[in-house]
Amino acid sequence: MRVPIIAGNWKMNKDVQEAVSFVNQIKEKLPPADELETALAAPTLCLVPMVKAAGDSPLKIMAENCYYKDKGAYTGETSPYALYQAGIHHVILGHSERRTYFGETDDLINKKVKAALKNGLCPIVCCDDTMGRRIAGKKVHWVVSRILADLHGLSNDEICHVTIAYEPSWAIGTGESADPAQAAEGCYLIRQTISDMYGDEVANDVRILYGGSVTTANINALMDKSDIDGVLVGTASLDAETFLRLVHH
Ligand code: G2H
Repeated sequence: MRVPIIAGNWKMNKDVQEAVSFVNQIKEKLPPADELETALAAPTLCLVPMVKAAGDSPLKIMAENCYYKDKGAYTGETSPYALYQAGIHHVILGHSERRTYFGETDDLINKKVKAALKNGLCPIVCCDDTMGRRIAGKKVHWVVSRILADLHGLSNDEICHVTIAYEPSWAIGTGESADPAQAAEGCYLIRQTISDMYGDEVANDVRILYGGSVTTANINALMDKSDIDGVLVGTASLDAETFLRLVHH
């Protein structure tokens, strides 16, 4: 049984004080983690104070990125080893903003996924899709090629610790969500690809999220789709009351 996930992605928003105050507002109002997982990805500076604030509540605190080396001369990077030691056990990798603004390639993301897993972190690997490709009728190849490249070389044991987020580029931060059928189709294609790579049993265990302009208005229709195991929410996760409404949709 795949436990659904509601995950916020704050991106480069909130300072430490705002982040801790947010956690304190929501931490006692969350469902048990075996019913529905709740997570927040936050800027690096906020992570350790958020872990402390979350205490033994079900809330998981996630990094938004990490590097693929554990330590060394890599100025400005964040070590997956150090994240794990600090109590951060989840990380988003390959978000389209990392690919677009910071030039991250599938090869780099694949290295990061492997390093995260080696250090005990569970990655949420983001897989984008573009309107142009959809219009050209190539959406299958686009999504499938991302999955094949980003997850290349992972063992069956490793893939079970990976969550995938399907995020159509036109829906990210635009207010224009994919409609639930489109979102479910993308998630279905990803599951089929995982099945081709690892077999049906593994594909049935891997959780696949939808991300892109999720709001309190569209979350029910998205979560009703059997191939959508949860959502990765940017803008609508920034307000504590709204985040709680998403959790208790
Ligand atoms: C997509 C999403 C979070 P938003 O980036 O991953 O952001 O909900 O603002 O579209």
